Amino acid sequence: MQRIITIERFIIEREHEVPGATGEFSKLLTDIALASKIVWREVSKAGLVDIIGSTGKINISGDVVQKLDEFANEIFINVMQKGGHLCVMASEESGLIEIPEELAKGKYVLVFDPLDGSSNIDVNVSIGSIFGIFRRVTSGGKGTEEDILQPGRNLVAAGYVVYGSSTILVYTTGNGVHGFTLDPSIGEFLLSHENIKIPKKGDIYSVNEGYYERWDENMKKLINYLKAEDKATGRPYKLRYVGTLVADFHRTLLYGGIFMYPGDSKNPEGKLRLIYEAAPLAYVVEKAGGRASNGFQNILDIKPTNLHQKTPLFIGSEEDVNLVEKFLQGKYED
Ligand code: P6P
Repeated sequence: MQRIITIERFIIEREHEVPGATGEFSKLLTDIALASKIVWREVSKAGLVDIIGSTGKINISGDVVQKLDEFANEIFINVMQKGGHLCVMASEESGLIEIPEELAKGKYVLVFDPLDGSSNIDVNVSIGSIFGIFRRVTSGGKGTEEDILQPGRNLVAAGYVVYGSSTILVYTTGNGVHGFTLDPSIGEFLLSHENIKIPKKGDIYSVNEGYYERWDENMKKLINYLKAEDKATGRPYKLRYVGTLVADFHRTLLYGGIFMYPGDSKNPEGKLRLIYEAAPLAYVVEKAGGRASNGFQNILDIKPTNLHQKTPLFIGSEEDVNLVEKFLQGKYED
């Protein structure tokens, strides 16, 4: 029987592994677990109370803001700003979030997408939260946009929560990727997936083929290659697409393969956000032995120039991401 250990206990036991980490870092991670539990509580009863449906407001991404989106955003802000560990935050819903004057500031920076996949809320399909933690680069007082616009390579921790058939929190502080499944009967995240490693190659591809006609020729060649019959190279790949990044990524992390959200003729930079979505998941996948690219550059090496910038995202098994890059760069030879 696997050892029963809560995420809080696990974080404390592993605290020494993060260079220069103090109890402050552990408390920050514990606060994220708390915020996730509160969001889970609302998500798990969303069908029962009047928080289904949208607020009618439009967020920076042009998505209609669902009530749960706003709730999740407010919960993360409320829980995280009081801990005294942060100098600044930024979320997909709010952009840059200052820590109130009267509250203590810390040396960390939190970036997060409070509720990814909100278009799936009303139809009971898995949704999720994504987070990343940096050390501040400015000194003293309030953090600034400079603290947010850091390349993913600078992350000191990242992770996500999938609110689905079960709710799982996956995170890494650079030493292995670990998953914790929520036991609702005791309200605890219990270790369920220790030291996750993504297969070096998979047989699943995940992309919205509805946009096929908008893709460039190299992208079309890649998809046609993955669908072709060739036993020797494990093709055709299976197609799986939930439409919630966190759910599609979690399956990719555990089973291997590739998730893709390419740029196209209508949206050259794709739809996904670099800071709140791509970079934290790129940090997780790399610590699990996988890769993440925009087709030409490692996601973690991209220095953001604005908070809400988008990026094409190809993320998953190392060999699959390498193959994608060959196709997209016109270097693949039969
Ligand atoms: P499309 C959900 O709205 C989201 O932001 C991601 O979670 C998901 O991967 C993507 O959009 C789906 O976008 O264009 O395929 O509907």
